[in-house]
Amino acid sequence: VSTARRGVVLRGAGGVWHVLDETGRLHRAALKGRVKLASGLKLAVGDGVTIRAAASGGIASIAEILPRRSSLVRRAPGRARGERVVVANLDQVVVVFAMIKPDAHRRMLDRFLVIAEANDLAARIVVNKIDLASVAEARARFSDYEAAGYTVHYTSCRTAEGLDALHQGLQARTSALTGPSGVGKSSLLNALYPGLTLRVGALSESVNKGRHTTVGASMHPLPDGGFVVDTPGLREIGLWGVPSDLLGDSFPELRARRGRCQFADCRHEAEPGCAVVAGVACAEVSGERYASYRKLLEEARESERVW
Ligand SMILES: Nc1nc2c(ncn2[C@@H]2O[C@H](COP(=O)(O)OP(=O)(O)O)[C@@H](O)[C@H]2O)c(=O)[nH]1
Ligand SMILES: [Mg+2]
Ligand SMILES: [Zn+2]
Repeated sequence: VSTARRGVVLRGAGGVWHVLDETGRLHRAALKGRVKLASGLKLAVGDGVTIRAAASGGIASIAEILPRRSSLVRRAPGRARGERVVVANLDQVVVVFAMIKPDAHRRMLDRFLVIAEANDLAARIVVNKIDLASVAEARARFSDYEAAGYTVHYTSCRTAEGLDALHQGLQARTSALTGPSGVGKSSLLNALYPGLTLRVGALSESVNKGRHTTVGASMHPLPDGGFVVDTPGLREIGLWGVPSDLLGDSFPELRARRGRCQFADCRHEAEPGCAVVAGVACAEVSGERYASYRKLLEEARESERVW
C-alpha cells in the first residue's frame, strides 16, 4: 500500500490531472467519484490534493481535495448555480498591457480588475513596452490606477526597466497572468526567467485559433517559488457574471467612498448625496474609471435581464 502525498494540480484534460507533488515529481492522476462527493467540490487547477501512487505504474489516484484559500469563479449572471471554479488558490491577477503597439485598452483593463476584485483577489498592472514612450507619459496615463491603490509596473523587455520589481511581485505567489495578445507576456516571462521555457499563452493561442473552444487554465512552477497561471478564458470579453450589485465595490476608489453616500445601497448614478458623483465633479475620482463603472453596470444589468 502506497502512502499519500501532497501535491498541486497544474492542469487537467480528459479526466487526467497533472499533479506536482511536494518533492517536485509530476504525476498523472485521476479523481474517483466518491472524492468529489465527499468534499462537495469539483477539482480545479490550483487545488491542493493528496494523491496515492499507483501500485504498478498505472495512473495515480487523487484521495482528497484540500481546503481552498481563494477561487477565481465564473458564474452564470445573477445565479449561484452554474458556478465554475477556473483556478483555485490564486494570490493575484497580473494584468499586462502595452503602452503602445497595441495601445492599452482601458475598458478591458477595468474589466480584468473588476473580475479580480469580485473574487477577492489582489491585482497588479503591468504597462509594458515603455521604451516606445516616456515613463512620464506612461505614469500620466495610468496615475488613476495608482490613485485607486493598484501597483503599476512600468516595464520594458528591451531596456529591462521595471523587471526587478515585477520579479519580486511574482516571487512565491501564484499569479494569473493575463492581457491581450501582442503586449509582451511571453517576452516578459522569458526576460524574467531566462532558460525556462514557459509556454504561457502560446499553447492556448494556437489551440484557440479558429475555434470556439475554451482551453482550461494551466499552472507553471517558477524557479524561485510560486506559479504563473495561464487563464485563456479570462481574456474573453465579459464580466464573468459579476452581479451588478457587486460592481460598485469592485472599484476600490468607489468602495472607499460608499460610506459617505446618502443612501447605503447607492449605485452612484443619479441618487442625491452621492459621494462618488461628487468626487468625479471635483476630480478626486477618475472620470474615466467612473465612465467604465457606468458602462459595466449597464452591461451587468443587461446580462441579468437576459438570464
Ligand atoms: N519595443 C518593445 N517590444 C516588445 C516588448 N516586449 C515585447 N515586445 C514585442 O512585442 C511582440 C509581442 O510579444 P509577445 O511576448 O509575443 O506578446 P504576448 O502575445 O503578450 O505573449 C513581440 O514582437 C515582442 O518582441 C517591449 O518591452 N518593448
Ligand atoms: Mg505569448
Ligand atoms: Zn453613491
